[in-house]
Amino acid sequence: MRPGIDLAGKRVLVVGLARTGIVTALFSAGYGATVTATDERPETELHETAAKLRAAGVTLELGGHRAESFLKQDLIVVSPGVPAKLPELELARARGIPVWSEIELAWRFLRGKLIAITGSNGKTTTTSLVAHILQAAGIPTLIGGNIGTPLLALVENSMDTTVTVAEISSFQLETIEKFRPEIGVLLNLTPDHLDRHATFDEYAQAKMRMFENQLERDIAILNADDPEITKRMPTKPHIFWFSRQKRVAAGAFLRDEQIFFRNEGSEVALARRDETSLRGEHNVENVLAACAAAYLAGADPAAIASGIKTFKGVEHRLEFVAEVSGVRFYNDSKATNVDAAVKAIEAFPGPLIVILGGKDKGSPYTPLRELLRERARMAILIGAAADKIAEDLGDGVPLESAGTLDRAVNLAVQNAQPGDTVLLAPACSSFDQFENYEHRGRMFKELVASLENQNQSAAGASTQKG
Ligand code: UMA
Repeated sequence: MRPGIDLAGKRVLVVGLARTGIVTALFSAGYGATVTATDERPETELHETAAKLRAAGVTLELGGHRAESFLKQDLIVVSPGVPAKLPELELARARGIPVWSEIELAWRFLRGKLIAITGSNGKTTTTSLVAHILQAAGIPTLIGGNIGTPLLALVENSMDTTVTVAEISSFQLETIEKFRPEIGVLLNLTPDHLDRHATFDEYAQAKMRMFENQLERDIAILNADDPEITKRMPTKPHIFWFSRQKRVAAGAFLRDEQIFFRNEGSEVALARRDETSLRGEHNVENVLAACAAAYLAGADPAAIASGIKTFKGVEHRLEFVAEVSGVRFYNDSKATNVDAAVKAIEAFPGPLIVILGGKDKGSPYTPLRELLRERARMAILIGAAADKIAEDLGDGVPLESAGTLDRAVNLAVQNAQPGDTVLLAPACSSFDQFENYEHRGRMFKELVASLENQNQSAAGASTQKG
């Protein structure tokens, strides 16, 4: 049984009013709480949201946070983008006021089982694939979390038979209390978000919090090939592994291009590696993890095989956009850190033109240097991190500074030759020039689509002339 919480009559403060905060404020008001919601953005930027929340009886404090309000609450719920160390939150904690992330609140209300998936990279693909397989297996499935839909928005549709598949970020895990997934998956641990977490270890510890409340009957699915994970192994839950390098004692692994699941000495074949349309070695790990999670959540082998075959990938992750004049364009806008960009580049033999840059997240770009030297014709830099990237890449690969994405796409077209791949894999977050990585990815696709149109009209004009 989950601990639950009776919100009726409680004073709840919601901090941050974007996707998470709006749902949280409306949910809490709906359950009878007296809700105050605060955002550092002013009313002029929050028109529609403000009207909707006021209509639901929520009191608003916009254009900044008021410390005194934080101290008057029974509960504070923070959005993932709000730093957990915000001074007003520290003050509230010091007074013993609980500060929860939205996933803590949602978990107390969600019915059924929870599969929570975290890691530095591959979370969205794996979360989507697990949900896709469970649906193929006829299991009532909901999907949400960091992938875009706050978990609280799923509560209403959850039943005792539902499996909720949730992508979970380190930001969300920083402020949990009793959050306890029945199945927790940790895909990999590489440096990310070092602009918010002080050190890699602090970031890794936030990720490991996913397992801290698990009991012996719960399951942790871990990457056996990642030394940062094996050295931090949780002690309580039942552990299953996944590995693309070796057979594991319990869990999913590859043998002769076939994915097997092994438990208590017996093995079952689940799918063939070449049946997935996902590119890149890193995606083999995502598929293995997804197979293990889906199998342990009750999907039968046939449904797993068919789910793997029919899964077409996720928008903004190594997404094929178009081929224009023999040049293929791929959108990996979700490559918001250096490791993700490395994996994206590794998925293509070359020759590549790679568009990099955005808002720096505090990790060095040097891991890209050799790989770009080997595979890239050039790298084109955009955004605020351009100078730091240029410094870290040195003279390993020809560099051009474009500033903006539209200029980068134009430069790519001028320099590409038939057979080349143009890859948007920024290695940075998008917030210097875009609303989010989805916005950046959509803009890239629009720019490529307009190239396609120009090409077609040029072809049409020359046919007419002919
Ligand atoms: N704000 C304050 N005070 C502050 C800081 C921010 O009031 O000190 C306000 C901002 O003005 C803004 C709001 O808080 O109005 C932003 O909150 P948010 O960034 O949490 O935005 P949401 O739309 O609620 O999105 C969040 C996740 N965002 C982040 O983690 C940064 C989304 O993940 C997630 O999809 C969504 O909740 C639903 O669960 C995005 C993300 O970039 C995709 N995640 C990171 C990643 O994947 O690398 C972790």
